[in-house]
Amino acid sequence: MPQSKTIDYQNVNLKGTIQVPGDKSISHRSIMFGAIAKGTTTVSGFLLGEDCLSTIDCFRKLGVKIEVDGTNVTIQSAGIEAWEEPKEILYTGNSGTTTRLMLGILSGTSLHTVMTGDASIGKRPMRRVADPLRLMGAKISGRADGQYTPLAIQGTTLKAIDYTMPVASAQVKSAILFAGLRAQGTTIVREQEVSRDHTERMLKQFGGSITVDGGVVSIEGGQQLTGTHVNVPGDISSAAFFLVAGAIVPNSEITLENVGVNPTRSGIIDVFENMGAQLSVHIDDENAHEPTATLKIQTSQLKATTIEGDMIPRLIDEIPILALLATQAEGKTVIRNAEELKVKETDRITAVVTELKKLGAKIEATDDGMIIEGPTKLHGGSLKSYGDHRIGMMAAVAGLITDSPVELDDADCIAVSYPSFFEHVNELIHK
Ligand code: SPQ
Repeated sequence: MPQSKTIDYQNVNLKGTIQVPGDKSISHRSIMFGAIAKGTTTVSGFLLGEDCLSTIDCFRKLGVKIEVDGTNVTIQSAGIEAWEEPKEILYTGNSGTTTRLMLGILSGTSLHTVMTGDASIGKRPMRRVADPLRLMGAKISGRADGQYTPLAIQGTTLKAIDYTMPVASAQVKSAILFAGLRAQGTTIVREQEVSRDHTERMLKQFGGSITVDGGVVSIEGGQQLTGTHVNVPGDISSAAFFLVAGAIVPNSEITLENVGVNPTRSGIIDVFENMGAQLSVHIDDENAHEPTATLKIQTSQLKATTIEGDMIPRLIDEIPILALLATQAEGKTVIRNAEELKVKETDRITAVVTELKKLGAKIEATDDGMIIEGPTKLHGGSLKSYGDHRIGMMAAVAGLITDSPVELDDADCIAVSYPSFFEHVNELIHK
C-alpha cells in the first residue's frame, strides 16, 4: 500500500547547500551503453532511483554482469552479441525511458524478449517507437498492435531509415539511434525541435561516431563500442524542485552543486531569468561530455511569463513545478505547445491543474498547456500524486508555502527519481 505523508512545514526558510542525485536520463543510458559495449564500464554518480534500478534489472536478465556499490556501478559485458535470451519477462517498472529505449536496443539483437511495466506504463503509447522501428524491419507485437505493454520483440536484422519525428521526444529519437547502431546503412533522424541529446553525447564517449547537424542526427550501422568511464552529473529535473522552493519560500538561499546544465535540458534557467528570479549560475566545466554548474537561488519577486515552442522539450519534466512557481508570480503565465504532458506517468496537465486548484491556485487547463494567474496565497489540503513522482514532489514543495498542512496520498512514488528528496528538504529547513 502506498504511504501517505503530511507536509507540515509552515513558516520555514530554506538555507544550505545540497547535491541532487544523478541525472536519470544519463544513468539509464550509462547502463545501456555499458551493456552494448565490449569490456568494462564504470559509472560514478549513478541515480539509485527505482527507474534506473529497473534498467539494471533488465540487463542482468540478459546476462550482463552489473555491480552496484553506492552510486558507483561497474558493468562487464562481452558486447551485445553475447547477451543471453532471458527466460523471464523484462520488467521496466514505471520507466518510460527503459521501455522505449530497450525496444530500440532489443529489436536489433537475435533474441526473443518480452517486456512489461507497471499500470502507468501499460497506458503509455509505444507505437511512437514501434512504428519507426517496424520501418527498419523490427518485429514487435503487443496490445493494440504494439501500442501498449506487454510487448514481445523478436530480434532481427534491421535496415537504416530516414525518419522525420512527428513529436519532440528524446525517447523516440534514442530508440531509433540505438536500432540504427545495429542496422545496415546510415540511419537519419530529423527533429523539428531538438530534444535532449544525452544518447548522442554518450555514444561518442564509448568510441562511436555520430553526426549532428542542427536537428539532423545521422548514425552509421555496425559500429563496435568499447567500455569506458561515465560521470553522471546531478539531475536538473530534480534540482528544479529546490530551485522553485528557494524562489518562493520566504528568506531562503539554496546552493545546488554539480547540476547538469546540458543546453537541451536547461530551459528552466531561461524561464527563471525571464521571471526575474534571483538565480546565479556558475559553470564548472563547459567542455565536459555533460557540462555542470553550481546554481544559487534566493527568494525572489517573480513576474509572469510565456513558456512555449522550442523551449518546451528543454523543460518538459519541469512544467509541473514551474506551474507552482507561476502561482507566486505577478500576472498571467501561459504554458502552451506542451500536449506531450498528457502521455507522461499520468496526464500532467489534468493532474497539475486539479491539484493546484485544491490549494486555491488560479489555474486553468488548455488543450496544450495551462494558464496561471498570480500571485495567490495557497492554503493546505489533501492532494494526490497519481503515482507520479513529479506531481508528488510538486505537492510537497507547495506544502512549504501553504498556510496549513498538505496531505499527500502517495509519497513513495518520489523514489522513482529522487529517493532522498525528503532528507534534502529536512536538511534545508530552518525555523
Ligand atoms: O522515463 P519516463 O517515465 O518517461 O520519465 C520522464 C520523467 O518525468 O522523468 C517522463 F515522464 O522523463 C522523460 C522525458 O519526459 C525522460 C526522457 C529520456 O530520458 O529520454 C525523455 C523525455 O520523454 P520524451 O517522451 O519527451 O522522450
